[in-house]
Amino acid sequence: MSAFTSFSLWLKRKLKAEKRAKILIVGLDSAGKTTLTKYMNTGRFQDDTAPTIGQNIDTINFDGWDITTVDVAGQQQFRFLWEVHYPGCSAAIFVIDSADIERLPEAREILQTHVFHNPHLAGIPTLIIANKQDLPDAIQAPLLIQLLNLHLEMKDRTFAVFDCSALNGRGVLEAFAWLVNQLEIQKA
Ligand code: G3D
Ligand code: MG
Repeated sequence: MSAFTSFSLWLKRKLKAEKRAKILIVGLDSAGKTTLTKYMNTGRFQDDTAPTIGQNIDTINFDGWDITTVDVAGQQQFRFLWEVHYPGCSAAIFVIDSADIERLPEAREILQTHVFHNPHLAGIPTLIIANKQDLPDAIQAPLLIQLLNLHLEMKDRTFAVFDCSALNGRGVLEAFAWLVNQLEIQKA
Protein backbone atom coordinates (compact mmCIF):
# COMPACT_ATOMS: atom_id res chain seq x y z
CA MET A 1 0.00 0.00 0.00
CA SER A 2 1.42 3.38 -0.98
CA ALA A 3 1.98 6.15 1.59
CA PHE A 4 -0.69 8.13 -0.24
CA THR A 5 -3.29 5.34 0.16
CA SER A 6 -2.39 4.79 3.85
CA PHE A 7 -2.75 8.50 4.56
CA SER A 8 -6.10 8.59 2.77
CA LEU A 9 -7.43 5.61 4.80
CA TRP A 10 -6.16 7.05 8.10
CA LEU A 11 -7.81 10.41 7.38
CA LYS A 12 -11.14 8.78 6.45
CA ARG A 13 -11.20 6.68 9.68
CA LYS A 14 -10.36 9.68 11.85
CA LEU A 15 -13.08 11.86 10.28
CA LYS A 16 -15.72 9.10 10.48
CA ALA A 17 -15.07 8.53 14.18
CA GLU A 18 -15.95 12.19 14.75
CA LYS A 19 -18.96 12.28 12.41
CA ARG A 20 -17.00 14.45 10.07
CA ALA A 21 -16.58 13.84 6.41
CA LYS A 22 -14.80 15.39 3.53
CA ILE A 23 -16.76 15.49 0.33
CA LEU A 24 -15.54 16.53 -3.05
CA ILE A 25 -17.96 18.54 -5.16
CA VAL A 26 -17.05 18.38 -8.78
CA GLY A 27 -18.65 19.32 -12.06
CA LEU A 28 -18.23 21.72 -14.92
CA ASP A 29 -18.03 25.44 -14.27
CA SER A 30 -21.48 27.05 -13.88
CA ALA A 31 -23.17 23.75 -12.99
CA GLY A 32 -24.14 25.28 -9.62
CA LYS A 33 -21.62 23.76 -7.17
CA THR A 34 -21.05 26.97 -5.22
CA THR A 35 -24.75 27.85 -5.24
CA LEU A 36 -25.64 24.38 -3.96
CA THR A 37 -23.10 24.60 -1.14
CA LYS A 38 -24.38 28.05 -0.19
CA TYR A 39 -27.96 26.79 -0.26
CA MET A 40 -27.01 24.05 2.20
CA ASN A 41 -25.25 26.59 4.43
CA THR A 42 -27.95 29.22 4.52
CA GLY A 43 -31.15 27.39 3.52
CA ARG A 44 -31.78 29.76 0.66
CA PHE A 45 -30.64 30.69 -2.82
CA GLN A 46 -27.78 33.18 -2.94
CA ASP A 47 -27.48 34.96 -6.24
CA ASP A 48 -24.20 36.64 -5.39
CA THR A 49 -21.92 33.69 -6.09
CA ALA A 50 -18.85 34.81 -7.95
CA PRO A 51 -17.20 32.22 -10.22
CA THR A 52 -14.92 30.05 -8.09
CA ILE A 53 -11.28 30.96 -8.56
CA GLY A 54 -9.33 27.88 -7.61
CA GLN A 55 -11.40 26.34 -4.83
CA ASN A 56 -14.01 26.99 -2.13
CA ILE A 57 -13.70 25.03 1.09
CA ASP A 58 -16.82 25.18 3.24
CA THR A 59 -18.51 23.31 6.05
CA ILE A 60 -22.09 22.09 5.99
CA ASN A 61 -23.74 20.95 9.21
CA PHE A 62 -26.42 18.43 8.39
CA ASP A 63 -28.09 15.78 10.48
CA GLY A 64 -25.31 15.73 13.09
CA TRP A 65 -22.52 15.62 10.54
CA ASP A 66 -19.86 18.22 9.86
CA ILE A 67 -19.27 17.94 6.16
CA THR A 68 -16.33 19.74 4.67
CA THR A 69 -17.09 20.42 1.07
CA VAL A 70 -14.34 21.10 -1.35
CA ASP A 71 -15.89 22.86 -4.33
CA VAL A 72 -13.23 22.88 -6.97
CA ALA A 73 -13.38 25.21 -9.92
CA GLY A 74 -14.45 23.38 -13.04
CA GLN A 75 -12.45 25.44 -15.51
CA GLN A 76 -9.82 23.50 -17.40
CA GLN A 77 -6.92 25.43 -15.88
CA PHE A 78 -7.96 24.48 -12.34
CA ARG A 79 -8.56 20.79 -12.85
CA PHE A 80 -5.07 19.97 -11.55
CA LEU A 81 -6.38 21.08 -8.12
CA TRP A 82 -8.83 18.18 -7.99
CA GLU A 83 -5.93 15.75 -7.48
CA VAL A 84 -4.85 17.58 -4.35
CA HIS A 85 -8.24 17.01 -2.74
CA TYR A 86 -8.80 13.32 -3.42
CA PRO A 87 -7.18 11.91 -0.22
CA GLY A 88 -9.63 11.26 2.61
CA CYS A 89 -12.84 11.88 0.65
CA SER A 90 -15.78 9.80 1.88
CA ALA A 91 -18.06 10.65 -0.99
CA ALA A 92 -18.27 12.65 -4.17
CA ILE A 93 -20.96 14.96 -5.42
CA PHE A 94 -21.16 15.56 -9.13
CA VAL A 95 -23.23 18.57 -10.12
CA ILE A 96 -24.69 18.85 -13.60
CA ASP A 97 -26.45 21.74 -15.26
CA SER A 98 -29.38 19.63 -16.50
CA ALA A 99 -30.52 22.39 -18.84
CA ASP A 100 -27.19 22.59 -20.70
CA ILE A 101 -27.52 19.67 -23.11
CA GLU A 102 -24.66 21.02 -25.26
CA ARG A 103 -22.14 20.51 -22.46
CA LEU A 104 -23.44 17.10 -21.43
CA PRO A 105 -20.71 15.20 -23.35
CA GLU A 106 -18.08 17.32 -21.56
CA ALA A 107 -19.75 16.67 -18.19
CA ARG A 108 -19.83 12.95 -18.96
CA GLU A 109 -16.13 12.93 -19.80
CA ILE A 110 -15.21 14.70 -16.54
CA LEU A 111 -17.43 12.36 -14.55
CA GLN A 112 -15.71 9.36 -16.13
CA THR A 113 -12.14 10.59 -15.74
CA HIS A 114 -12.37 12.17 -12.31
CA VAL A 115 -14.92 9.97 -10.58
CA PHE A 116 -15.67 6.59 -12.22
CA HIS A 117 -12.15 5.75 -13.34
CA ASN A 118 -10.30 7.50 -10.56
CA PRO A 119 -8.52 4.97 -8.32
CA HIS A 120 -8.44 7.46 -5.41
CA LEU A 121 -12.24 7.62 -5.38
CA ALA A 122 -12.86 3.92 -6.06
CA GLY A 123 -15.91 2.56 -4.27
CA ILE A 124 -17.03 5.79 -2.64
CA PRO A 125 -20.71 6.73 -2.86
CA THR A 126 -21.46 9.26 -5.54
CA LEU A 127 -24.33 11.69 -5.44
CA ILE A 128 -25.25 13.10 -8.81
CA ILE A 129 -27.18 16.33 -8.66
CA ALA A 130 -29.26 16.99 -11.76
CA ASN A 131 -29.32 20.71 -10.99
CA LYS A 132 -31.31 23.62 -12.43
CA GLN A 133 -34.58 21.67 -12.63
CA ASP A 134 -36.40 25.00 -12.36
CA LEU A 135 -35.38 25.72 -15.96
CA PRO A 136 -37.89 24.61 -18.62
CA ASP A 137 -35.48 22.50 -20.72
CA ALA A 138 -33.91 20.63 -17.82
CA ILE A 139 -33.37 16.91 -18.42
CA GLN A 140 -34.66 14.73 -15.62
CA ALA A 141 -32.91 11.90 -13.82
CA PRO A 142 -34.14 8.88 -15.85
CA LEU A 143 -32.98 10.35 -19.18
CA LEU A 144 -29.79 11.72 -17.63
CA ILE A 145 -28.90 8.24 -16.37
CA GLN A 146 -29.15 6.96 -19.95
CA LEU A 147 -27.28 9.89 -21.52
CA LEU A 148 -24.44 9.68 -19.01
CA ASN A 149 -24.32 5.90 -19.29
CA LEU A 150 -24.65 5.66 -15.52
CA HIS A 151 -26.57 2.39 -15.62
CA LEU A 152 -23.44 0.74 -17.09
CA GLU A 153 -20.59 2.87 -15.72
CA MET A 154 -21.88 2.87 -12.14
CA LYS A 155 -22.93 -0.75 -11.83
CA ASP A 156 -20.19 -1.47 -9.27
CA ARG A 157 -20.69 1.74 -7.32
CA THR A 158 -23.28 3.15 -4.95
CA PHE A 159 -24.81 6.17 -6.58
CA ALA A 160 -28.02 8.15 -6.78
CA VAL A 161 -29.28 10.86 -9.07
CA PHE A 162 -31.53 13.58 -7.64
CA ASP A 163 -33.45 16.18 -9.61
CA CYS A 164 -32.60 19.40 -7.78
CA SER A 165 -32.68 23.15 -7.97
CA ALA A 166 -30.24 25.19 -5.93
CA LEU A 167 -32.49 28.12 -6.87
CA ASN A 168 -35.74 26.97 -5.27
CA GLY A 169 -34.35 24.17 -3.11
CA ARG A 170 -36.23 21.35 -4.79
CA GLY A 171 -34.66 17.99 -4.01
CA VAL A 172 -31.62 19.43 -2.24
CA LEU A 173 -32.37 18.22 1.29
CA GLU A 174 -33.47 14.81 0.00
CA ALA A 175 -30.19 14.51 -1.90
CA PHE A 176 -28.12 15.36 1.20
CA ALA A 177 -30.22 12.99 3.31
CA TRP A 178 -29.20 10.20 0.92
CA LEU A 179 -25.57 11.26 1.21
CA VAL A 180 -25.60 11.34 5.01
CA ASN A 181 -27.28 7.95 5.04
CA GLN A 182 -24.34 6.65 3.01
CA LEU A 183 -21.91 8.18 5.51
CA GLU A 184 -23.83 6.49 8.36
CA ILE A 185 -23.60 3.15 6.53
CA GLN A 186 -19.82 3.62 6.12
CA LYS A 187 -19.49 4.48 9.81
CA ALA A 188 -21.43 1.44 11.03
P1 G3D B 1 -20.23 26.59 -10.20
O1 G3D B 1 -19.81 26.83 -8.76
O2 G3D B 1 -20.55 25.16 -10.48
O3 G3D B 1 -19.25 27.14 -11.20
P2 G3D B 1 -22.25 28.56 -9.61
O4 G3D B 1 -21.61 27.38 -10.47
O5 G3D B 1 -22.77 28.08 -8.32
O6 G3D B 1 -21.32 29.72 -9.60
O7 G3D B 1 -23.54 28.89 -10.52
C1 G3D B 1 -23.41 29.32 -11.88
C2 G3D B 1 -24.67 30.06 -12.29
O8 G3D B 1 -25.80 29.17 -12.25
C3 G3D B 1 -25.06 31.22 -11.34
O9 G3D B 1 -25.72 32.19 -12.13
C4 G3D B 1 -26.09 30.60 -10.41
O10 G3D B 1 -26.98 31.55 -9.84
C5 G3D B 1 -26.82 29.69 -11.38
N1 G3D B 1 -27.48 28.56 -10.73
C6 G3D B 1 -26.96 27.70 -9.83
N2 G3D B 1 -27.86 26.77 -9.48
C7 G3D B 1 -28.99 27.05 -10.18
C8 G3D B 1 -30.28 26.45 -10.26
O11 G3D B 1 -30.62 25.44 -9.62
N3 G3D B 1 -31.17 27.03 -11.15
C9 G3D B 1 -30.86 28.13 -11.90
N4 G3D B 1 -31.79 28.59 -12.71
N5 G3D B 1 -29.66 28.72 -11.83
C10 G3D B 1 -28.74 28.19 -10.98
P3 G3D B 1 -24.99 33.52 -12.68
O12 G3D B 1 -26.07 34.23 -13.40
O13 G3D B 1 -24.49 34.25 -11.46
O14 G3D B 1 -23.89 33.04 -13.56
MG1 MG C 1 -18.10 27.66 -8.02
